[in-house]
Amino acid sequence: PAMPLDGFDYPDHLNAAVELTDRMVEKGFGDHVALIGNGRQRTYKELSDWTNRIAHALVEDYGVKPGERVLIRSANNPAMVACWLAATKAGAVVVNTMPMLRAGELSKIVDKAEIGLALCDTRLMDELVACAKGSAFLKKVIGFDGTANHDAELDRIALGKPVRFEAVRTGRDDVALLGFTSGTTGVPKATMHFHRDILIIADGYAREVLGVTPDDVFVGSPPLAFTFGLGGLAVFPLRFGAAAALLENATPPNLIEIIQKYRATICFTAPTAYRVMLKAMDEGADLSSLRAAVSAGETLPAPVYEEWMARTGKPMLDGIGATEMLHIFITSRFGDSQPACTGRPVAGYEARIVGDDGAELPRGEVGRLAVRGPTGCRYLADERQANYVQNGWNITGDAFWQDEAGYFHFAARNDDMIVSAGYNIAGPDVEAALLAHSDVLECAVIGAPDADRGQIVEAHVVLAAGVAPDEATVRRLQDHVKAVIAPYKYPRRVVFTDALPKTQTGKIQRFRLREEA
Ligand code: 3SK
Repeated sequence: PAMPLDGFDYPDHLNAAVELTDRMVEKGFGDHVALIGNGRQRTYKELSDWTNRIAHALVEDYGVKPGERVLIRSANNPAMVACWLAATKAGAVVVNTMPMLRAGELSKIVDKAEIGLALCDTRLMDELVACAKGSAFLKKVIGFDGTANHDAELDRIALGKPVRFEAVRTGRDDVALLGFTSGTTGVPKATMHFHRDILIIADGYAREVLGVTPDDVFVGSPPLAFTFGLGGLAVFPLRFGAAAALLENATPPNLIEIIQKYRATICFTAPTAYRVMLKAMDEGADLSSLRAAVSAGETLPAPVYEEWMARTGKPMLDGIGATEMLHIFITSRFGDSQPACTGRPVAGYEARIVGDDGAELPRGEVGRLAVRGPTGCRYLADERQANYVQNGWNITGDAFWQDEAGYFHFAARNDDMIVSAGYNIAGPDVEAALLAHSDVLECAVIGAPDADRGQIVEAHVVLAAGVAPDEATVRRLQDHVKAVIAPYKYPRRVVFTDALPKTQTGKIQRFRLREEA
């Protein structure tokens, strides 16, 4: 069932894609730049025409029906946004997928969502075609040109279509999007989101917290297939007549280049990228155009926040979201942010800390973070709904505590708590300490089994360039941790690695390190 709209008001019939394109043209934004990518800029009018043409092709040539699930496979580029909006206009339920997924991973999504039709960047066809070969559901894979030169099947057909399209008259509570989440455990779940949810994340978080204006230029690294990216790099700019600069390969150096080139104002990425961007300031990177650096997807270590604020003088806003809730639901705000504090709920959302029995805990006590709000949480045919959603509250996998003033503070992922010789050690505390050392580029801390202590703290560390992975470095890092946090928390084992295991969305998969341990 749909949660109440809690202050958000939309007509009964609503098509989110129309609101983000045709309606923006009606409002006078036709000549404003909407999307930048692959060396081109497209205005709102061009985006509206483009999406309407594709929508015609989907309905008339491929027989897409309202409610039909359509998979999209692409890196972040304007053509992917156009396909998403076009399929949404045609009334389809879209499943955006990461470009790096292999046939086996795609099959799990196709089977779960019973997807018959897919739109795929022609550069990424192989794995999807392999998935289709053995699939009981996927019957048609249509290529589009992600570089937007219009020389793929979908582009050619769409070019011959009219620029006006009567979008399907979807209800505001009709499902528009399935967000897949593998979380950190590897078992995918699909969460259902309505047309109005897509607008709520803009009218809530983006309006209330970021105060987006048509002058903003968004940039960032999260894939559009991750709702963090879809919101930050498509929905938020398009809802307010702003522009998004999309990067297929959003490494920190590429992000910096695009920030400088387009004088980007709002960046969405994870703490690790901000750390690298800070290092690049030593070589003269100019980040002065940014008015907000949004950090989410991973815990924001206090040293990264502090260094960013000190060196750039620009606000860094921490946030926590979930695919289940579509986007960020707790955030810090301009002029109201502090290190190691995620902030307060976004308008329309409530959050509280609960114990194992689901009852609210007193302020200051660490427990599970529970959230409720208009955009979640509805799993598609998944028995886990009963565990994750209790009395309308979405029980997240994170341990938080709430201070007397109502601010929420991250403690650990529930499975990140290490119990060593009777001490409870939050892995993220040790990670934050290690990250404050200039030898460390990235790290993940887990509890490894130990005969004497039950568990010991084991740190997996990616060293900064030029640092030797030797015993002297191990001791230096251990001494450093002992010096900055309670000495019993120091990592008794340090493992040097070239890269940490991560999900497609960049979340560190500590469960994989735990399995190895
Ligand atoms: O915090 C996250 O992981 C997240 C997930 C989905 C959407 C937005 C965010 C920040």
